[in-house]
Amino acid sequence: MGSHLYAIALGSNRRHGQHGAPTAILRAAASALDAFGQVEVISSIRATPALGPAGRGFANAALILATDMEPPALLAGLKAIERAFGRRAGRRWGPRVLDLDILLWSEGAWESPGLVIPHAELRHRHFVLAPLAEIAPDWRDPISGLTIRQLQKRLTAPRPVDPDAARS
Ligand code: A4P
Ligand code: MG
Repeated sequence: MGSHLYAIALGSNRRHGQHGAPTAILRAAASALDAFGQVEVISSIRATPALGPAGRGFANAALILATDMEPPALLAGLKAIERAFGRRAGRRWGPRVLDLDILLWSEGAWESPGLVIPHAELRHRHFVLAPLAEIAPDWRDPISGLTIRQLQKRLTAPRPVDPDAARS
């Protein structure tokens, strides 16, 4: 058991009747993921300002899961966990009890209907890269060829200014 490694992002910005605050929801989700194989490591859980019109701030984290599941089966499993936590489908950007995204897997790139790995927003989101950099800084994004540490640095570095453009 555990022939593949997956990096998974966890997010929540809404309380759950039974589990309570977003932090507790992410911990419970990580335990649920253990049923698919083995959660090898989980990052710290961070409070992050909402990107987009989602309103309330989020709790975000990342973890590494070892499992024999192929990507489509894992995605179906993640959606089942989201549903079990009461996520209502179809409200994009809305407050969500739980969002689980596949960021990377050990076999490189994957593309099938409804599923793209690496996750399309991986390179652009601090709330994804920061927790992932804690637990897998040397994992290389197969698309850009950069490590997670490099991607995160690139995202947080000030934009270089073109001196010629500035003069004119
Ligand atoms: N899908 C394709 N590839 C993947 C993948 N690698 N992993 C498809 C997971 N799903 C993948 O996702 C929509 C569809 O993408 C899935 O059905 C799957 O077939 P979703 O999670 O069901 O829908 P969504 O989350 O409402 O849309 P989306 O585009 O994922 O929303 P975002 O962009 O994730 O925005 N701010 C902070 N600070 N922290 C957050 O976590 N999250 C969002 C959600 C907004 N702002 C945030 C945060
Ligand atoms: Mg999602």
